[in-house]
Amino acid sequence: MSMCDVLAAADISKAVGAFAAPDSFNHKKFFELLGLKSKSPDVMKQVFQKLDQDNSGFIEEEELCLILKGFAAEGRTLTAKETKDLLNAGDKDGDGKIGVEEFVNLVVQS
Ligand SMILES: [Ca+2]
Ligand SMILES: [Ca+2]
Repeated sequence: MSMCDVLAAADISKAVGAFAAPDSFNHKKFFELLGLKSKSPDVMKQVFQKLDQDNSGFIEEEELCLILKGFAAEGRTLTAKETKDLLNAGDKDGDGKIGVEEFVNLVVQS
C-alpha cells in the first residue's frame, strides 16, 4: 500500500512541505495538515504499519526520524531533537518506541 491510498496526495505534500526547515517539526500540526486526524483508527493503523518499516510492531527511534520520508520521498530526516520530542510525546509506556496504540493516541490527541 502507499500513503496515497489512504491520504490525499495534496495533503501529504502540504504537510511534509510545511516542516522543511530543521527543528520546525510539530506533530500536532503535521497530523492535522495530513488529514489523518479525521480518519478512522483503521487508517491510522495502516499508516503505522507503513512507518514500521521492519515490521517489528513498533516505530523505533531510527524509523521515527524518517517519518516525513515515510509520507513523501522528498521529506527530510528529523533532527535528533525532533525525534526525541516526538518519541517523548508518543511513548506513554516508556519502552523507547511507539506501539500501534500509542501511535493512534498520538494522532487522536494531537
Ligand atoms: Ca519497527
Ligand atoms: Ca512505547
